[in-house]
Amino acid sequence: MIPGPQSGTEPIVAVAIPALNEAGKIGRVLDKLPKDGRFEAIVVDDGSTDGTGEEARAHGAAVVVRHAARTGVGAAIRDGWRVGRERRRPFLALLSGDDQHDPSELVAALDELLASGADYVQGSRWIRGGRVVGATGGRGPGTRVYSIAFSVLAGRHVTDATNGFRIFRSSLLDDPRIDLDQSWLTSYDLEPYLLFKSIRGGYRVIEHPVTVVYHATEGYTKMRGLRDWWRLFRPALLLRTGVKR
Ligand SMILES: Nc1nc2c(ncn2[C@@H]2O[C@H](COP(=O)(O)OP(=O)(O)O)[C@@H](O)[C@H]2O)c(=O)[nH]1
Ligand SMILES: [Mg+2]
Repeated sequence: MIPGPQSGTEPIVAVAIPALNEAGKIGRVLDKLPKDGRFEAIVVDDGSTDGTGEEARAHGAAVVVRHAARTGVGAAIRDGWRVGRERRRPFLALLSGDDQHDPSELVAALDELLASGADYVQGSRWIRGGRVVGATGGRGPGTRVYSIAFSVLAGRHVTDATNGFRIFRSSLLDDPRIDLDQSWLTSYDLEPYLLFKSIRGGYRVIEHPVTVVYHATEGYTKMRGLRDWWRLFRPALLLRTGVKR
């Protein structure tokens, strides 16, 4: 018998996981990555000083990209997805490296993406089946208000536009209208940029319920002050008004 194509056994989703000083957490994230053979983790260790990269390797990351110095979460995600495309994975995904998402939920999200024929599945804690665990300290309402503003600007209702959890077809990044390699997208701007562009570009974007965990004692964000909130907010505004592309 002629052996079947090797590609049948290769992962189809490259999951980018940005991580800045997430030792103690990144291993937990990777341990929960689905073991059905469809997913591989690309961890981007952004100049961590706490052994994050070593922990990622020890817990089975397919690739660990190491930046000598901190470049920002957007730049890290971009690098992770670049590696996924180089590895010819037909789907790209994103998970936070600080154990706020549940990687096992990738399975149902991918199944829904495949069954529906959509191009992009965006995680939402605010639709039926979605969950928030732990006290958000004002962040819960903040994400809802943000999502309303985002929806108005995007012209489509999205319930959880700041949620990092997503899976999409790699081919989206071949679209010349979607350009992640811009210098203003190195921080928290990149994630809303891609969601906004996917919607406005006419791609089929669906939402899928996911869990978001707020750790009481470990910290859950590296966002600092109004400047980082503005970075989250500005892509929709700047793109809608034509200031950026
Ligand atoms: N590579 C990299 N990752 C970062 C940076 N800032 C945050 N992260 C990671 O990106 C993920 C989400 O960041 P976080 O600050 O928790 O965002 P939030 O949960 O949306 O407020 C976490 O895994 C962080 O370790 C950064 O400058 N570089
Ligand atoms: Mg976080």
